[in-house]
Amino acid sequence: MLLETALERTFLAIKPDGVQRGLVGEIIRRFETKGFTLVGLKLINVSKELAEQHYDVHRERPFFAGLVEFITSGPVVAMVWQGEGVVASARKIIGATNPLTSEPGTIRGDFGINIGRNLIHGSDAIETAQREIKLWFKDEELVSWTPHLAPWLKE
Ligand code: DAT
Ligand code: MG
Repeated sequence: MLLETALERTFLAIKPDGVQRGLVGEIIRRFETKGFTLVGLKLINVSKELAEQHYDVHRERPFFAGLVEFITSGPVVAMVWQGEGVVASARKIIGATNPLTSEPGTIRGDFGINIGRNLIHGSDAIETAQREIKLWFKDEELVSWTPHLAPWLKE
């Protein structure tokens, strides 16, 4: 039971605005201190092909072209985080899509003001996370490990 729930994983990406504004450490810290486990991490320039596949569900939306242009405009920090309930919890830590209405205390609520510059992507469901992790990471780029502080986070 413990093992099964702990295997939940989500895909997070610090977008070019987060990297350019020097918020990489601050953003990673929030998931790290919450108690989730980092199992994948890389800084990459996103290709147009990857961007279009990642945002495929938004292909017909008027903002699609701008979204692809933005995510390919500078380095992105791609990450996989693991832990019980990590998909939904990470979405809460990230905050609502439009930073103007995101709650203070969330990443978008604390650092953003515009929907087109909302700093970070997070998978919206477990199935989406599985698709996105496969899209962004090779199996061998993911590291399975047990943090020594596990007994201090969970009874
Ligand atoms: P989220 O990133 O919170 O999952 P989403 O999946 O609905 O939000 O949209 C993906 C990204 O597209 C979002 O982070 C910012 C951009 N976006 C969404 N709605 C938009 C809009 N109405 N105008 C401009 N950009 C938008
Ligand atoms: Mg989304």
